[in-house]
Amino acid sequence: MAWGIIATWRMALEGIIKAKEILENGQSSLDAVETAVNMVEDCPEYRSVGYGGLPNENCQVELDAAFMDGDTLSIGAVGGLRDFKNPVSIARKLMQEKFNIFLVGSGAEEYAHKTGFERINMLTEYSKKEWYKKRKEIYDKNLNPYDGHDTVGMVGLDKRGKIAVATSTSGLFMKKHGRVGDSPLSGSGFYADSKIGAASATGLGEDIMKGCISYEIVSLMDKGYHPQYAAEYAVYNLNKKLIDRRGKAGDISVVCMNNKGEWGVATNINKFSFVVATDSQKPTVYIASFSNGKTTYKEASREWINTHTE
Ligand code: SD4
Repeated sequence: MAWGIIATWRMALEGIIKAKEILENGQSSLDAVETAVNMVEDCPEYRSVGYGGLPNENCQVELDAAFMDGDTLSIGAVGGLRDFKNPVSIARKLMQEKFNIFLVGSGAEEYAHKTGFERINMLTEYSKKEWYKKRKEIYDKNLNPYDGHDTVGMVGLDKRGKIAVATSTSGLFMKKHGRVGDSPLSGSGFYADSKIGAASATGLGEDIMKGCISYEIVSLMDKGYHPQYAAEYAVYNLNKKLIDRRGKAGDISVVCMNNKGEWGVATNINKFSFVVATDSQKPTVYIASFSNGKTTYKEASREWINTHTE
């Protein structure tokens, strides 16, 4: 059977290389996706996910993550979690629960502690310095504090046809304490159904959640649309709706894959990188961009991959 994996942003590359081996070996997409997202979370150079993530306005790293099993439709999610190493694994653990599947703040931390997850300080010296720098810039230049921040969102399909999706992020840099974005929200940051496919989003959570875009993409794939069509239709429809009704739309980028391993991508920004591997395609980084109402993409050069983390 076909297998495949697709994820938002270049930072997923090393994880996808590892996940490819897991999927090739015939193991579960849940394990492939968790392993790959853990690798992004553990890398301090990827500054918008996990360890070394960028802090909120109080200089605290608050993390959001989610996991969904497309066979059972089980979901687990955490929001505003502090000082635990792998939020996506805590989300996966919560998937086993019948009740209380989405925990936030101190409740999520209590659960993580009781179920044996490792507690570490997720704030690095580098992120602290960035926080001071940003605070000064916001003050001196009256800048928008919420620009440029990335979530890893990953969809995996294994040889047995199980689809898993996961997200992990530190959310918007300088966000309010307690702010939760789209990434742990079912239907917005992610959605998976093994009988159809799955999708995940990155960008401005406040706008992504206005369109429940991941669920929308899976619904379009269910109607028979190719993932590429579904992704573009959903992103540009929401983009237009937001502009018509509110005057502007925030960044919205998505990746998706159907149960045949066919994939799609769409963005309303100029540079959105993503990574794909399938049974017929080695792990490849692409850069997508938006022009004339369409998404186009090209393979990233080795040099670009070596000099970019986002
Ligand atoms: C959020 N969607 O918390 C996330 C951030 C992100 O690219 O993905 N930015 O709103």
